[in-house]
Amino acid sequence: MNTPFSYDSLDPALAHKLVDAAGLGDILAKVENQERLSFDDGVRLYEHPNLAAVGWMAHQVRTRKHGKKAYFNNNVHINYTNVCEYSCKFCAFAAKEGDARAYTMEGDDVERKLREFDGLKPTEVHMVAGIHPNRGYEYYLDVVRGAKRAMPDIHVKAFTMVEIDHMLKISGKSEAEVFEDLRQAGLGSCPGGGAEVLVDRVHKATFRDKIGPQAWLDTARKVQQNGFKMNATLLYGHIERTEERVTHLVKLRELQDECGGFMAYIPLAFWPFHTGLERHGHVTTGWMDMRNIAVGRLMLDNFPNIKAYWIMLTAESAQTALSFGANDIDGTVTEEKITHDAGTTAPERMNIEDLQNLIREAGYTPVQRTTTYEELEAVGG
Ligand code: V47
Repeated sequence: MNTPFSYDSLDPALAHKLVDAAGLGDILAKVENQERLSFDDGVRLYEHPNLAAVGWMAHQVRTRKHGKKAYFNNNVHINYTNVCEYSCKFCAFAAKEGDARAYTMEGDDVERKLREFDGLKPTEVHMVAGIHPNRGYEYYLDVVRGAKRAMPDIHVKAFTMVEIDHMLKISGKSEAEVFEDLRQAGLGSCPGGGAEVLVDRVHKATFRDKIGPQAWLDTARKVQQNGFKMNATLLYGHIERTEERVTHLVKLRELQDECGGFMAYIPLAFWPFHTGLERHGHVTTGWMDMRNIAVGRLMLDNFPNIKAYWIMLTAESAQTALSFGANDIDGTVTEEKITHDAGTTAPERMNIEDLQNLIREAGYTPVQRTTTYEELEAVGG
């Protein structure tokens, strides 16, 4: 195989000149001294025309933290119901009860579904769904228990802050009791969805029924204070503005300083088809995808992992993102509905060999990980 082009082969003195010439020398000095970047730095990094300079700086941080390693995992997704009482404009997945495309899986259905994946030997099941208006608190515990009945050793990464907030409200129990119930049922950690863009303007315009920025952050704090790790996402490429993306990153960084429970930051590329933003949205560009990965890496100095989620970025962009600050490309996935309903061109599954090849071709060392980033010998298919 040819040695791929890599920033590593760029003479550092030349790279410094390039960054200086781009007028970003002050930010590079902070990056090299491991000083925190400011809000204004974030805005400049988002808006600077020289993406290569921004990407090179992000790559320095990625290399300092992870060397040549690029993580992936062997996982499956189960979107256990698409019935949702909310109507977020960016969502093509949600349905109302009675719609032809509405479906709801009970705990036993989750168990049956997961048993179908037995031969794949996944280490993680990722479960997120709509907020069903006619399912109570026990329903959420049942879907987790169903997964654990099928695969007792699997790590259940489930429920966005929207689902957790809903459970806390409807349970009639204390916060501590709810988290203890979830732990007993088998919950391992929480995914990073539902944050969208943590600013009021975007909340009001695109997901006003659902919890807003402050409630998402408060719920994330509760999750982490009750001993669960979680991820954080940003949904970009719709109506959000540069300053709003930077505000989002600063809020995540502050919460990480306070609680330290975020494992990965995952910028999610918006897919507009069949959504309420179809007329306004467009498919994100490679330029935008790389920018969001790189700025995330540079601003979130206290996040260990930056994930390029290939289902939303596409395999092509996720692979390239490994040289723009990302050190993780998520996993095999297998049956994903949220992005596919909104028109992603990515397949629904990649097998382990394909993930490894994608990483190797870009010049990195593929390392299989658990959900919580322990390294594994590659297993499964
Ligand atoms: O919260 C909804 C987003 C999220 C669209 O933590 C859309 O490891 C693009 O959070 N186009 C759910 N995105 C997915 C999610 C996730 C995915 C992979 C890994 C992890 C993790 C978390 O999907 C939602 C919302 O922000 N979303 N509609 C759309 N049309």
